[in-house]
Amino acid sequence: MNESQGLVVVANRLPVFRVRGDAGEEWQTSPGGLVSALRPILRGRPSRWVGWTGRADDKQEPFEHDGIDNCPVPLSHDELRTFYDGFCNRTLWPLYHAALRPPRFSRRWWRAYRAVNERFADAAAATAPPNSVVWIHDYHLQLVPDMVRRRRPDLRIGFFLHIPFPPQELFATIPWRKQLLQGLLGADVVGFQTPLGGYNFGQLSRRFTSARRKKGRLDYHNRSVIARAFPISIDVQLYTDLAKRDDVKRRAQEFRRRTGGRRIILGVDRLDYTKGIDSRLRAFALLLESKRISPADAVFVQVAVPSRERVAEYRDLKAGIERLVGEINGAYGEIGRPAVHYVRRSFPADELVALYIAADVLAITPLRDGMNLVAKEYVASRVDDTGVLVLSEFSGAARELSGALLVNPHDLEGVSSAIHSALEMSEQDQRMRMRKSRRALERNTVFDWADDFLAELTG
Ligand code: ADQ
Repeated sequence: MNESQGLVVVANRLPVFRVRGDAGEEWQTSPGGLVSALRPILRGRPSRWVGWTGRADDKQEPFEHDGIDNCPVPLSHDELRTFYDGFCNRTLWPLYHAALRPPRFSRRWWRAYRAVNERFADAAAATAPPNSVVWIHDYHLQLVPDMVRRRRPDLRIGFFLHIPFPPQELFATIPWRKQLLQGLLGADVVGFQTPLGGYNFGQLSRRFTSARRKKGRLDYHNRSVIARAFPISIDVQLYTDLAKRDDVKRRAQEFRRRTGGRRIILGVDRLDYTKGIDSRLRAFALLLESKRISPADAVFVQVAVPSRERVAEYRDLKAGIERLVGEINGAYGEIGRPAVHYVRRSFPADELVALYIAADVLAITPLRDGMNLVAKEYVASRVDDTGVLVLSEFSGAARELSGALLVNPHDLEGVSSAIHSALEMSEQDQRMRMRKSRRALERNTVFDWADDFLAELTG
């Protein structure tokens, strides 16, 4: 991509959020890899970010922040219920995650999804410089590629799906399957976290649209569409630098002291039913019950950020996990020495890294996960090559982090045994495994991911 070519990023959220400062409300850059990966690319050229501000019925005008031009797209209170909570998070999210909860099909939600996608497409088409590149993100905006193409055939259009693309039988149940596929086929490049996502998309496109396979690409309306994997990653250097900071190391020591010098098994997630938080807690309880480990020797620390609290399934999940933590502590805790420490809030990056350094084992057990960046952050933070990652085979990260102990999160005995093996593992084996994962991670940082995608789109 050359420096003069414009780039427009289109995502559900803008890369900023409002905070209350001394002079009233101000914008702050959102944490997270996507923003840090794209900022250097956006800065050097005419560029924009199209997205929602995070507040319903917001009348915010376009504004510049930290070198990025933001173009807000408004969402009403009603659209938050129907488009966001409804079609995005009660239809697409569960269905794309192997129907872990029954997806609900509502024509009203679908109409809202289409209307909101039109609005994003209008905003992108109105702001994109001639012949520029438009990069659309995630399941909220799958109709936008085709809608933008109809408005602006001069643009190069890319789409990246951050969550898994579902198995064919499941996708085929969606009443609007054809429209979703046609929406995505409006892109020149459709990116997925794993090759299986790209394969499923290709098969479904051939079954439900006029797309045909040609020389490893999809031929659709006399255009060529590339559908393949671009596994997302993290800013590896950022985590290794944090892990080497003295204050972060001191904080890690403090976490160890506060947990009584016991071995620490850590979980860090958004509070979501896809993440398998309950499976790993049950697996830990099984270890205590079978006396393979003693609560005097090991402690489970679970940090969970609240998420989508307006949706009933998420409120039920939160209540279920809190009950489970209570049960385990009731059975195995002592006064002043709980078996599980449960913290329900967001941690700043340096605190998270201190936890990663303090943890002997990180247990990441999603039932389905596009990638899972927490697993990668742990590996990047283990600069001395010790520590063990127990990782679900149903996460995208399992394909790359080859030194992890892979588990089937539905198999409680298997997860228990893996956590036990992780706690027992010799330092030599830990180092061998962690080095393997670190090498894989260093080969694919979030900057490589963005370069790879944009090179495919513009090359
Ligand atoms: P998420 O489902 O949100 O993302 P994940 O990849 O794990 O999941 O990213 C979570 C991010 O939030 C990480 O950077 C992590 O550090 C942070 N985080 C989690 N718990 C936190 C806490 N308590 N405090 C502070 N920060 C916390 C979706 C897909 C994933 C895919 C990403 C990126 O579901 O599969 O990896 O997009 O494509």
